[in-house]
Parts: sequence; C-alpha cells; structure tokens
Amino acid sequence: MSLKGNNFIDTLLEKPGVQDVMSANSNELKFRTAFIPPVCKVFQNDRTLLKTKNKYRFEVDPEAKQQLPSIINNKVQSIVVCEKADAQVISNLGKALKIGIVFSGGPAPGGHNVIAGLYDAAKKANPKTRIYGFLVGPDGIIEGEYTELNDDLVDQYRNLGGFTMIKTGRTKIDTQKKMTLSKETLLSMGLDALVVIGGDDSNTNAAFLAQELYKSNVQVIGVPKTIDGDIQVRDADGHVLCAMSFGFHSAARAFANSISNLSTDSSSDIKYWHVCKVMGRVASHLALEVALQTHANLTLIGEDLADYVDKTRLSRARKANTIDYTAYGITLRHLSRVICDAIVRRAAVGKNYGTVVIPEGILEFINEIEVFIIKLNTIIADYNETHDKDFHGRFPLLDDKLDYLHRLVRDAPYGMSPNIWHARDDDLFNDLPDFFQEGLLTERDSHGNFQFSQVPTEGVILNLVKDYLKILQEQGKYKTGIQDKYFDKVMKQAGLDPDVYGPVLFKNYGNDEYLLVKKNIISLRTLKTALIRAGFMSRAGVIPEAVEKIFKASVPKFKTQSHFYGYDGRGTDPTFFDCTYTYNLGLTVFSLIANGATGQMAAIRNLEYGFDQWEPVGLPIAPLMRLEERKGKLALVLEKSLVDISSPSFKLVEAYREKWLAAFPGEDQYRRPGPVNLDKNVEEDRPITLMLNAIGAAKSD
Ligand code: FBP
Repeated sequence: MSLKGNNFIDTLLEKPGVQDVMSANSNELKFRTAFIPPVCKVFQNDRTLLKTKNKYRFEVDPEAKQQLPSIINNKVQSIVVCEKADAQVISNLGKALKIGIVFSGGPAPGGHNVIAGLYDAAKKANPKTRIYGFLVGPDGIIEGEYTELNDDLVDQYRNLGGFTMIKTGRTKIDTQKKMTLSKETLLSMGLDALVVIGGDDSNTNAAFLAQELYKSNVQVIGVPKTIDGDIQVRDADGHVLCAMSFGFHSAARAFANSISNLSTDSSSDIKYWHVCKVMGRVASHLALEVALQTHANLTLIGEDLADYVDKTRLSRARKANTIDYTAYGITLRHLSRVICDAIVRRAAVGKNYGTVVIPEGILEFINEIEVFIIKLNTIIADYNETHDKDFHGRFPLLDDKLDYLHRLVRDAPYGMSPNIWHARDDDLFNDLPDFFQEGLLTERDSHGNFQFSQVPTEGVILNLVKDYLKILQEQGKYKTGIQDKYFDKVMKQAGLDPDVYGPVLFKNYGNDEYLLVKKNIISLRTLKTALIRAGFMSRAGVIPEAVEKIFKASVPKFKTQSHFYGYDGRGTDPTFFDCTYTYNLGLTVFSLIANGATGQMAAIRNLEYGFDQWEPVGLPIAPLMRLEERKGKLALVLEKSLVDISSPSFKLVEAYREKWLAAFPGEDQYRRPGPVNLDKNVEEDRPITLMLNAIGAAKSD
C-alpha cells in the first residue's frame, strides 16, 4: 500500500531514521532471524545413522497391536554418527527426497525452527531435495494445498514464534474418506515422507497415516508439539525418553512474565486480587511451571485437587460411624473454600491483594463437573452420529440445548434408564449459572475434546469465592488486619488511649503485629454495642471518629481483575531453550527420514539435563498409544501425561505454598522471571520443572 500523496507524510518519510523506525523489521526481529541455534554433537557430523536401543520396552495395548500392525514393533532409535560411509551409505543418505511438512493443532513457539532444522539438514544432504509445507494444517493434505519452501521463506521465520509460515488447523484425518484423499495427495506429489508437527491427537494421526502409507513407502514422522506440556514419554521401566514437548517453556515464560508483572502491580497498588487462568487443556504442567517461575500467592494444580480429601467431613463421618464418599475429590464448593482461606489469611496481615493462578483444565479434576463433561460429550457425540445435522447446528441456542436435555429425562420410558442423563443430572445442571451451562455445552473440537479455553472457569470460581467471602464477613471471620503501630498512632492523634480501646476492639491486642477486630464486631452498630458494653460511651453517644476509622479500615474490600493467559503465550517468540530444542528436532526428523524410519516421533533425550547431554532419538508412536474416550467412544490415542504429584517439582511447590502465600507480616516472595529473551545468560536454560525433577531423581553420592 502506497503512502505517497500526502505532503506532510512524504516529507516526514524522507527525514533520516523515520523509514527505519516505521519498518516492521524491528531490532528484535533482525536479531532473532540471524540467530543460529547450537546443534547437538552428533549433528556436527555430515552423516548420521540410526541405532536401535533394545533396552527400552513398552506395554503395548492390544488394540494398538491390531490397528497398527506395521509399526507396532518399532523400537527406540538413537541418532549416531556414521563413522564409515561407504558408497552405498553416501548415496542412501544423500538421495534427493520430497518431504511434506504440516502443523497440526494449536501453535507452539519453536515450530518454525523444526522446519528450519529439517530444511537445512535436507538441503545440505542434497540441494535437490524439495520440502513442501501443507497449508492451514491437515486440511492442506486432504485438499492438496501446499507450497514449496525456499531459502527466503525459511530465513524469514527462523527463531520466530507462531506457525505463520504455513499456518495450522485442527482437522483430524479420522474418516476413511479423509484418509483416502490424504493418501491421494501424498502419492500424487510423489512424497517420500510426511512430517506431522502436533500434539497427542496429531501424533496419533501420524501413526495412522504411517500405517496407511506403509506399503506405499511414504514415511511418516511425528514431532512432539504443544504448549500444554502433556507429551512426555517414559518407557515401561520409567526411563524418561522425552521430558517435554516443545513450546511449553516459551509459553510458560511468557505467562510467568505477565503474572510476575501483575504481582508487582498488585503489591504496589495493594488493591486487587489478580485471578489468572493459564492454558493447558487438561494437565496443569503450565500452571506448575508458572508457580515455580513467579512464586504467585496461590497456584491451583488440577491433579493435586483431584487427590483432595476433606478431612473435616471424614472425621464427622467417622464419629457418626458412616462413610462419606463426598469427602474424596474436590467439588467446586470445596475449591472456593481453599481460595477463600488464602484470601482471608492474607487479609488478616493487611494484604488485601495477591495473585492466584488457575489452570484452564481445572474443571476436569472437579468431580461434579467432570461427570457433566463426560456425559455431555457422549450425548453430543451420540446425537451427531444418529442425525443428519450436528448437535450445535440443530440447537444453536442455550434454551434449545437445555430443552433437548430435559426431553432426554422426560421422554425416557417408564422404569428404564435409556440414556446417561438422569433427572438428578438435569436438576444439578439447571442450578448452574447460564454462562457456565453454555460453556459446558460448547462445541467440542474436531478431536471430540472439550474446549476448556471457551469456558469462563475463573468467573465460575470467582462467583463462588465472592459468595463465600460475604458469608465469612458476616460471620466476622474475614477482616483486614490493622498494624499495631498504625492503631497506636491514630488513637494517640485523637487523644485516645490505645491500651484502653485495643482490648475492646481486637481479639489479639498486644499479641500480634496485625490486630484483628473481634468476631462479633461486624458493623458500626455492633461496634457501638461493644463500646457501650465496655462503658466507653452511652447509647446516645457518637462513636469516636478515630475508632470508626480503624473499624472501616478493618472491613476488607475484595476487588478482582481476571486474566486469561493462553493465546498470547502460544504466540510468543521461543526461548533459547525452545529455539535450540526445535532446531535440533528438525535435524533429528531429517536423520530419521534419511535412514528410512516411519511411525516414529522425533525427540531429544536428556532435555532435563544440560545441552551437552542431549541425545536425539526416534520414539515409536504406536506402542505409546492407549484407549481413551473421544467423541463419546473409546479411541486409540497417544497417552497424555498429567502432573505427577509425587514428582520433586510438585512436592517443592507444595512445600513452598505457605511461603509464597506470604500470609505473614512483611514482604511477599514474588520471583521475577523477566521476559522471553533468547539469551541463555539471562533466561534459565530449561524449564524449572524439568530441572527440579532431574535434580530430585538423581542419586546422591
Ligand atoms: P494443542 O494441544 O493443539 O497444542 O493445543 C493446546 C491449546 O493451546 C490448549 O492449551 C487450549 O485449551 C487449546 O489449545 C485452545 O484451542 P483453540 O486454539 O482451538 O482455541
């Protein structure tokens, strides 16, 4: 678009420096695109081979054996230096190839570097090799939409975040028709290999494509991508083969930087509780890393809450000689109590502010909600299977959807239970606020997954928190602590004796630095009653101004700001760790392809240790697959990894909870991770979660 024609602008543009600062080519961009990530030792050699590692074993699901027979016996392969290259090896490894690459699922920082690594290695092995990028995700394969990558395109995106170069999409190749169309595209292009950069569902797709294309000699290689960090691979004996998917570190660092800034703001302005929902569809890995990066006052971890036991209920039941099953696992109500407890305790030391981190997928770990999610998934999937129009198309409005659910109960034949939606489900569901019902009924993604990012989880939790805080306030249990020095000063300035008023007003006068107004004083009226009873004033008298001021300061104000950290961190530029990790993943992909592998996922072992210990490998996808519920049915998918609550990283977060809550007089314990930097001297060189787990697992001498 030309800017010419406006004299004022034309003159400005001619002035030195103006064009430069108005250009999109920022210094950061120049620095990033010129950066060359270090490569693992094995890739400092021109030729690499694969070495089978028989020591790793997997417990194979019989369903995977049946559905993926050609790749089920794949083994872990290590990339090794080709020591002696005879003519045959040289020709094999230097063949001109045609390779297709596709992004699948949500963006994750570092994806462009996987392409750059593959491109560099492939072109170095044979400049005639051609690399094609399928456009807008798997749809590009199904519809045959692709572009050939060249130096200019690849160089433009080196070390940059997003999947902008070829875009991404969430389509799943899950029907015979889509599989046939995909196969037609790949065969008509004469591809030797397809690279699928994706999460658990996309790597599942890669395995099925590898099976389908096995006889046609088209190799398929997966790459573990997802900011959620839930692709982590261990063998049956617990050996870590892939400690983390790429993109996780960068997203966590971006979230952490923003949340740390909020902590700084809230501890300056001392006015707001910042409620931060962070992405991670199910697993709470991102929330855990954010906790370690920021030391936020309270971080909820879904996997930990699922393990929650309500000890009060248990002991009440024990006394009554009964069993209270509702004491196991957390409910929304329990959860709001946990949060309120933190708020009340900080208020008691004068801190009516703070930061709370809530993982996006927390609802999955709350019993009552998880049941709804599973039931509604099945109802929607059943509807879609038996009708021409899909559920959301047929019932666009919330009322229509609710009416359908009511009908499931109403029209059920007498005495039979024909479906999974019962009158009790209907009643409980009707008690939820509209916006939450709408969220739970939201359209599932193409893989049948519940879209947690679409549900205002933090809103639901906050409403419950606000309600309960009101109750606690009425019960006189939620008060702002008044610093003793301040009370002393205010009273003396008014000519009143603090030692006379103190014991009447406060329950801990003379004992603590922060003074808590007595439980029964919850209003000016009850304050007056207390003063009359103490003989400090008559019924007709007026509360001394200083005393009223102190009382008002003790009434907590709960003000919140909600934030959702997801898409922003997903789009951040990659950290030094992710830049290096992904570039080496790209090199690994090429080695796997050049050496004939298929049905393997490129990975780097020892990510949890220093760079000099990294070991590029190919991991067999099929043996990692398990049956999981998708679209209301059991389907084979790559197993998701959840936060291990016995891991050192979680145990440390648990141990530091009290410290980070800082419900004591004095400074908070916030940590400043700083922005994503691409500088290994400023940024830590790997996710803190990985570092701690590795240190924690190491045997001491
Ligand atoms: P992937 O598993 O595809 O990497 O995506 C993960 C994620 O970023 C989740 O954290 C989030 O719940 C979801 O994508 C959001 O999806 P969408 O982009 O469809 O809104």
